[in-house]
Amino acid sequence: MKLTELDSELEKNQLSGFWKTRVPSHSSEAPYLWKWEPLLDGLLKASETIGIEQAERRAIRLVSPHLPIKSTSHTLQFTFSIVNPGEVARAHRHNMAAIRFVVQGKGAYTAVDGEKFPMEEGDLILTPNWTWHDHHNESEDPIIWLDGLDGPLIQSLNVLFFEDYEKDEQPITRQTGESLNRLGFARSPKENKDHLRGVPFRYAWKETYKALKTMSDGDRDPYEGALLRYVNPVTAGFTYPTMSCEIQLFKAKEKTKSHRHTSTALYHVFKGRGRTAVGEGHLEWKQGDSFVIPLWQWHSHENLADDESILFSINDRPVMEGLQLYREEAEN
Ligand code: GTQ
Ligand code: FE2
Repeated sequence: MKLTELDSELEKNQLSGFWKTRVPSHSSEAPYLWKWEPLLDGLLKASETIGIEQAERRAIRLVSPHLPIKSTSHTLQFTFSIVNPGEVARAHRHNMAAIRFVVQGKGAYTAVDGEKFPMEEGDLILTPNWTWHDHHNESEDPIIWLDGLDGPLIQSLNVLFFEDYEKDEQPITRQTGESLNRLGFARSPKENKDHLRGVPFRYAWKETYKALKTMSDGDRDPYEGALLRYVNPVTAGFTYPTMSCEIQLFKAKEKTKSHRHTSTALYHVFKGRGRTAVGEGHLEWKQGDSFVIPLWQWHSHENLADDESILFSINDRPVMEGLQLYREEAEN
């Protein structure tokens, strides 16, 4: 029998010889950078064109030209939301875990499972898997924040659940700041397994920035500069089982060494300007820009500003570590 005959016979029966298979490599995703100006322009135009009741979320997502799906990476997604004064983005919940990192504006809050979390520039607010959340802008100006989501990962697992709340707003049942009081250094020793999914929480920029500035040269990483992880306050582990949030500061003219790893990261430039070498090329970034570093690509960062530069990022390292798939290689 000829091999081609065997192949077509098998094909008729929904079977396929493994000798035909080539295992696809991980290298199809490529780096990409989204500039701030067209994104901001789109957000401002959307804020005039689309009503919040029409959109549910007035958000624009960053779409990589190197993916078969409309997403920023194959596991994680960045979208940017704009909420006008007086608007309410109605309550819902989903088993995608999400984060908000406030880019510009103030005087808004996100309600998460009965607690209001104030939103100011640089704050990080968590809405873990299956927590009710609605957004409110009580200020005089529009507010813009970055949404980070593990949606692409959840969708690739075919396990997405989504539920609308019965009203636009959920009831407020907790004091503002209660989550921090409950999960501070004096806390109940009782275990709550739900906390493993992550907890509703606000990491105030004021405190984060202080922590960054407190880092000494001995705390700096040759590949990352001064890097902080936003840990789950209960486990002290990753922010979520699916997503780690991080912030890093580079001193004026700082240049890192190169490394590569099997986690994928999305970056947002909170302050400054610089250059990140990825694979064969490089990405030039400045405040407001966002970019993706796909997995297993050599990369290093360089701060081109005369002052500090600050990058906020999310990555899927918890998934890779959890599945025993995390690897890392460093330039020697
Ligand atoms: O704010 O709840 O950009 O559920 C995408 C999905 C924002 C949100 C997004 C969401 C949200
Ligand atoms: Fe949501």
